[in-house]
Amino acid sequence: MTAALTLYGVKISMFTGKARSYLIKQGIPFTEVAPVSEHFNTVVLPQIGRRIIPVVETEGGTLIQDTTDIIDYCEDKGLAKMSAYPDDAQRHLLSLILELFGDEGLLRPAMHYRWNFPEQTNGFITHGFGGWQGPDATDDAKAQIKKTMKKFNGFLPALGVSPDTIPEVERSFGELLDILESHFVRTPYLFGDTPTIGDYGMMCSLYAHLARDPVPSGLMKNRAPSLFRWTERMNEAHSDYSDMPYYSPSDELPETLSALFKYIADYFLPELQMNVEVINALPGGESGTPASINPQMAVLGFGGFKHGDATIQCAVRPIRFYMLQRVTDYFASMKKDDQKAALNYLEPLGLAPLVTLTAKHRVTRKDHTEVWA
Ligand SMILES: N[C@@H](CCC(=O)N[C@@H](CS)C(=O)NCC(=O)O)C(=O)O
Repeated sequence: MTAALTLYGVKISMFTGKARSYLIKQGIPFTEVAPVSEHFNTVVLPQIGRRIIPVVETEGGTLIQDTTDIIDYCEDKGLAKMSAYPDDAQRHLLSLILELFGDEGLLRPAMHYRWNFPEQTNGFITHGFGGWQGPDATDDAKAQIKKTMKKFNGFLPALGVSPDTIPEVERSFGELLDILESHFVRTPYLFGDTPTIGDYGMMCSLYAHLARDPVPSGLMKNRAPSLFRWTERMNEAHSDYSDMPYYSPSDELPETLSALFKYIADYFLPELQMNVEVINALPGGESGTPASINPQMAVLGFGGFKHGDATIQCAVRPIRFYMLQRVTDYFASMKKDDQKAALNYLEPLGLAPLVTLTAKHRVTRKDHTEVWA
């Protein structure tokens, strides 16, 4: 039987981990194919317009890039066994915040631990970037591996990972491990017994990079073993929490989530606020044209913000606004009472400003890329 969907991606890719986990959990048949085939290079790549994964191809040849669009496509087509979007408005909003944080808020530790420990990681990373093609790979393939590794390694300065910021990046990542351990030792998924869009988002950095790369994987397994188990659980079709016999599903919001939202308020909100200041200072652009001042890097500008004891200078990426708008649009669509309940929960954690953090210009997606709305 041929699978209905083809997922172009690789194990080492941050965002493939989000889409793969969703397809597995939903029981949606798919075949994962490495993005090196003749079909990928001659049919998929020219339509997507840039070398980016994951991409999903339907049997009819429709191509979808961006994990959120992939998930929403499956949800719209009724393919989901259990929707990634909770029915309850408050949980729905909170899960969108966790998707935003998982997609965009952990790039710094993910990229630091991947690229700044070459002696411990080079073999694994090179294998993941295409070394799996073996010694008989073509010279072109070998050159492509080098080129791709160089490109991703080169993102570190734009992300604000530098000798000045690394101590804070490592310290705050350790803090996150403790928060997530405290949660996952009690609760199998972020909101209880079923994964949500928040879990899928958090699989981005926390799986391919931070649970698999040699250095952070060791840290996570030792300091946050229940978090590591969640990354395994998220790749199983069944619920996979028989090792938590003490857990019983509940309608209550897990108490341990509040520390996670406070963490997001402390470390991610200041960066998002800086991002909005940077986009607000731009004139915007004609609707449908690329939302970028540097199409090579898909960047809208640069800015700085406080992260613990460090000041981080980094690039502002257009995709960030697409993801942030999902949160603020959903909040704006909520009933007044639900909005009030959400604010009552987020206010003491310092995260209430996030749900109304709207920029002067909107970003949308067209032809697989971010454009001005
Ligand atoms: N927001 C996108 C991000 C995808 C992404 O950044 N993919 C990485 C690999 S994990 C990539 O191919 N990046 C290439 C690039 O940004 O040039 C999604 O959700 O699919």
